Amino acid sequence: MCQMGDGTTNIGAWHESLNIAKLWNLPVVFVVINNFTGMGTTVEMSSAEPELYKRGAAFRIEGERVDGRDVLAVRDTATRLVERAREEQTPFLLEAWSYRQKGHSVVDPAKYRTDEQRESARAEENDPIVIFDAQLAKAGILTDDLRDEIAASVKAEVTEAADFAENSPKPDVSTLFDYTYATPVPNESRRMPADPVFAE
Ligand SMILES: Cc1ncc(C[n+]2csc(CCOP(=O)(O)OP(=O)(O)O)c2C)c(N)n1
Repeated sequence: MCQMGDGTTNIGAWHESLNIAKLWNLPVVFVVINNFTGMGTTVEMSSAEPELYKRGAAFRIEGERVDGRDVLAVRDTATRLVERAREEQTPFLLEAWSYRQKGHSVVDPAKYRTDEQRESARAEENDPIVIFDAQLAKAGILTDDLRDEIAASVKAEVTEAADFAENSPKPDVSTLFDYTYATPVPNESRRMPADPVFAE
C-alpha cells in the first residue's frame, strides 16, 4: 500500500507511478487521503477531476471511494483491494475522504476556510474517533469503564513520553541526520557539523 494526500495527485510523478504500476502489473494499492485541501488550496480549485478515485482511469486502474470517517468501512474496503491486488496482480486506487480538523501545520491557522467549514470539520459527526467509539459501544465492545481506562492509560503514556523528551539532554548536532537515510547521501555529508550553518 502506498499512501498520500490529495495534494500529491497533481504531481507528474504520481501519474508516472500509476502508469508504470499498471504496465508492470504491480500489486500496489494507492491510497489517497482526500481531505479536500492541499495546504491552502482546495481540490476543486486544483484538480480537473476532483473525484480522485477516478483518476486511475487513464491507466485502466480501477478506483474506489470510501468514507474515511468510518474506520471499519476503510478497513473492509482496503482489505478487499489488497486481496484483489495480490490475486489479480494489478494496482488499485483507493480514495478515503474525510475532513482536516486543523490547518496544514502548526503555523497554519486555516484562514482560507470559513468559520462554518472549520466548525463542520471538527464536528463530532465528522470525527472518525467519535464515530468508531459509537460503533464499538453499539457492538457492546466498548463500555464507559473501558473507555475511561483506555483514556487514562493513553494520557499516562503520552505524559511519560513528553516528560522523557523534556528531561533528556539536547542531542549532539552530529546526530542530526541519524536514521534519516539508509545510505549516506551527498547533500547530507555537505551539511554535517563542519558546515558554516552549524558553526557555533
Ligand atoms: C515533491 C514536493 N512538492 C511540493 C511540496 C510542498 N508541499 C508540502 S505539503 C504540500 C501539499 C500537501 O497536500 P496534502 O497532501 O493534501 O496535505 P494536507 O495539506 O491536507 O496536509 C505541498 C505542495 C513537497 N513537500 N514535496
